[in-house]
Amino acid sequence: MPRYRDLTHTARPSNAPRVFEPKNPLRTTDPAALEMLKIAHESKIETVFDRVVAQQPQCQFGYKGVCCRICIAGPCRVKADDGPASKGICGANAYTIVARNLVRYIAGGAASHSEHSRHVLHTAHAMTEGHAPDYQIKSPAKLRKLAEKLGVSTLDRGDMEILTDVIEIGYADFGRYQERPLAFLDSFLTEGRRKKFKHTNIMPKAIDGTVTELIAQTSMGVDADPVNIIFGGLKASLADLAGEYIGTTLSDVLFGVPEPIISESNLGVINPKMVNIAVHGHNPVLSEMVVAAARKMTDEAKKVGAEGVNIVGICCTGNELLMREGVYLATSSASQEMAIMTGALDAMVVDIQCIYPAVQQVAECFHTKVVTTESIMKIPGSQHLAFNATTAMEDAEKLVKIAIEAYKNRDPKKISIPSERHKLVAGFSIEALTDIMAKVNPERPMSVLTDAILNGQIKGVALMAGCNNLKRLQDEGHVTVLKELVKNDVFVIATGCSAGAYAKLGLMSPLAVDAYAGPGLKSFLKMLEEANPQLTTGLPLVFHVGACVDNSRGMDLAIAMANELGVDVPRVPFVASAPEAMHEKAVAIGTWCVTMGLPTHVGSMPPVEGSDLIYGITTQIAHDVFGGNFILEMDPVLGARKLLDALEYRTWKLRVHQQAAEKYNTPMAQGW
Ligand code: SF4
Ligand code: WCC
Ligand code: FE
Repeated sequence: MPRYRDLTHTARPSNAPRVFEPKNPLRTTDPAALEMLKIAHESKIETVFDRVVAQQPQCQFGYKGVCCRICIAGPCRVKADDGPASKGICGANAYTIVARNLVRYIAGGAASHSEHSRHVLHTAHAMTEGHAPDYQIKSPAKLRKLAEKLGVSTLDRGDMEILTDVIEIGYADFGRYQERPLAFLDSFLTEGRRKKFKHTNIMPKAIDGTVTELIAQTSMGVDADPVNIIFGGLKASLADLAGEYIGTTLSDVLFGVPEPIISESNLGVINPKMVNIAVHGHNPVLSEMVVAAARKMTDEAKKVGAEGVNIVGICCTGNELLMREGVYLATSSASQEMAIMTGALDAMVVDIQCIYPAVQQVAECFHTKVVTTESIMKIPGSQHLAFNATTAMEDAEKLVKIAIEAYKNRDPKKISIPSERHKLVAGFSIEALTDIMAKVNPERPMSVLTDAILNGQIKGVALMAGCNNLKRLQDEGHVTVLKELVKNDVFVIATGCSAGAYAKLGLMSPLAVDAYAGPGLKSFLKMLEEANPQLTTGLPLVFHVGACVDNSRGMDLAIAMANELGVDVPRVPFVASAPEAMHEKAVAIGTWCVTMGLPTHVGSMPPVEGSDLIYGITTQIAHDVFGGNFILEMDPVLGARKLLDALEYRTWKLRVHQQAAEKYNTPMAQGW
């Protein structure tokens, strides 16, 4: 069986359009967003959907990655194949420029994820020092498990004492200078990955240092070697994974490990009779407090004539709260402006990342108050309320009060809430998934999943992740890839805006299983449900494992499967897909997926086509070195097909080697 069913061996994408209907401003398949968009057009309110059209056609130098703005002798563009115009002013080649641009995205992504986890770490630290009285350790079990992985003693020690040591390791992971591997990362890698990263010299020792080093490496007149630059990028992607892992694990310790939970999603969850507050961004440190404050403030809401306070989530703050508290998910990042346009959103409280500056302009057409809460995130015109761990509950109450005050200014004529809302089941931490499978096999829960793959009941596991990129219609890529995968019996987990798409559109419910799952997947899910009568939620078509930082949960699952199968990650029938990737964080995540050994589909072309060398490294050579590779394919059906091929190849190989090991009674071969 060929590794790629790509007879051209170029790994080039199909001819699917790069920008779907560039003049069409109705760039969404979400019925609720579409309804709002029509109102926006009638009222002449500009949104992201109009701005995408206004940007067309986009600059092809930038699109292909051959525009360099790293120094102010530039911008330099690679304009010819030969001669002086084929290089930048300093003589940088296309491959150097493309590589530098690409890895700087990874640096941006790693900086963002780790900024988030640093904040969680600071909050946990303030708590252990007695300066954050509103926080507590909600999951001592997770803390102890994490401590043991990190080599922190748990014997006869209190939770706070253990957490203090864990935090110290976390801080060291940000700023270590000694030649020691990043502890959080090292603690959960397979032996195979550990060796691989050592041999290729990409095991980071600290997050901050790795990001800084990469910026220095790609500064004017430093590294010109594209391969060396890419390796710097891979190292930073591993720092990103470490940052995500710190964020996920410590959030679980502070706010609880998610368990299956029922909720609802899409703009219909905005309640006209209540004070509505959207919490938007990424960080649960603030939003968890806002939820707690809102639950206490029903009486104050009643004083202004509302029935209570309704918190709805947007983007990954929404995912965090949905996973742990069952808070409604109003919408995902790309349609954030639409929530304001319902006319019934009294406040939008934002923290960091994926928040459009445009929300303030839309809010000005309504009564909605936009409140920023972090020192590095302000928007001209909106209110800023500095959120502080020491005064967390007090700050959260102030935020709820701002919304209650704003409620008085609602204009009933401007209220128009779409009816679209769907029931869903979320909350699938790897712990929760393991518990579910343990009901089938208590000794080896992961074997339930791996056996189902080896015996052909399911085809493998796919992690669906990433943003919306409005070069195509919102959610169309996510939905098409998902439907193809589940139809072909792939077990699917999802994070971020991909999970948001499925939640909003009713695909994250047990009902969707009957409608879309293939017979193998259906029987697998039914078998799990029957073994878990205590689980009243039922099991969904696609399993929500959390926010974008929780892609680390996806990797946790891949590693658990690798350990169960007795192989390294690149042998596991596990793939990833970001059909509509947009953010720098998505580039960082996709890169560590590849580095960890996963075939990784991306449905929006990253700027790598300006250099055949870089294109080849990301799509082919990466596979030879790390066992994972990018699959760049804009046609979602074909993208899914390529993922299915990758899964099939891995399962076939696994079976061959398992059978040989059984036949000759030897340990399974590892060198394939
Ligand atoms: Fe141009 Fe070189 Fe400066 Fe880039 S670093 S802008 S290629 S002179
Ligand atoms: Ni993660 Fe992408 Fe959504 Fe933002 S929230 S838009 S990075 S997937
Ligand atoms: Fe996110």
